[in-house]
Amino acid sequence: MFEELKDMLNESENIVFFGGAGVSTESGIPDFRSEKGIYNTVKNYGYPPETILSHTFFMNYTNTFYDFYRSTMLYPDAEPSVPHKALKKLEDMGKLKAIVTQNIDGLHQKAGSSVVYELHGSVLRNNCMDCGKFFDLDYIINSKGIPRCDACNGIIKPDVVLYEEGLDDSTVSGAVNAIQRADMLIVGGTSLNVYPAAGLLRYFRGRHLVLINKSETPFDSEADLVLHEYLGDVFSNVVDLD
Ligand code: CNA
Repeated sequence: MFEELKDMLNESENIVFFGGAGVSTESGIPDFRSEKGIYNTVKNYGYPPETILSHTFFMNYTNTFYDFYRSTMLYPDAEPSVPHKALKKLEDMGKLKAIVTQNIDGLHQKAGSSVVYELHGSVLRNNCMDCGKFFDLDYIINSKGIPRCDACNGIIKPDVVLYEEGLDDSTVSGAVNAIQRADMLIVGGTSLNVYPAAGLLRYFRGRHLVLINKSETPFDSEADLVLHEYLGDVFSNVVDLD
């Protein structure tokens, strides 16, 4: 089953990986839409997670937002797992040129990958909404209630793209350029339900489009190879991590 993927990897010289929350489930971070994902397991907030993670909700109910955010979105002890390590290895081999991720956990950079387009931002970066001062993840975790700037007392907002907010232009154009230049696009661990991120796949003009996802996606019929498998299983079979 993995031979076809191995052949494609061997033939390709400009691989881009486009990923989502499923890339980090094996690091212990739940995704959104799986059975064990946050959308199915978090029920006691009175609002659907999409509502809580929206710009309007952040502005109007900042305290509840942070309560939800701290308890469901932050995993400071998570470590890169096989998918992150395999992608770093492919970069070291000169094959993988960029990672485009919807994840906000910073695990690709922690694994050592150097070209990472974070479409939805990162929980590791936080800024005061008034003076712009930067705060790290620990500051958010160690604060109580609404985190406030220690310089001007403004409210701190994570550098995470909430529902209703637009994506960063330079991140999108970097991601689009990388996808347009790629000869192979590996899409993995994403339900491809979130737009505009999922729409970036349309820019791919290369030879091999591979989809690795436990469950079906709306793009399955367009891929050259579809593997409904765990990313860790796939990557440990096709990339030598030793
Ligand atoms: P999603 O909609 O939850 O989809 C995840 C997909 O991954 C599902 O289709 C699963 O079947 C699949 N999946 C889960 N584990 C594996 C695995 N080990 N191997 C293969 N497939 C697997 O998440 P998307 O990323 O598509 O949705 C985009 C949202 C999720 C983005 O805005 C993210 O910011 C957000 N998110 C990010 C994180 C994170 O940063 N780790 C965690 C949870 C949610």
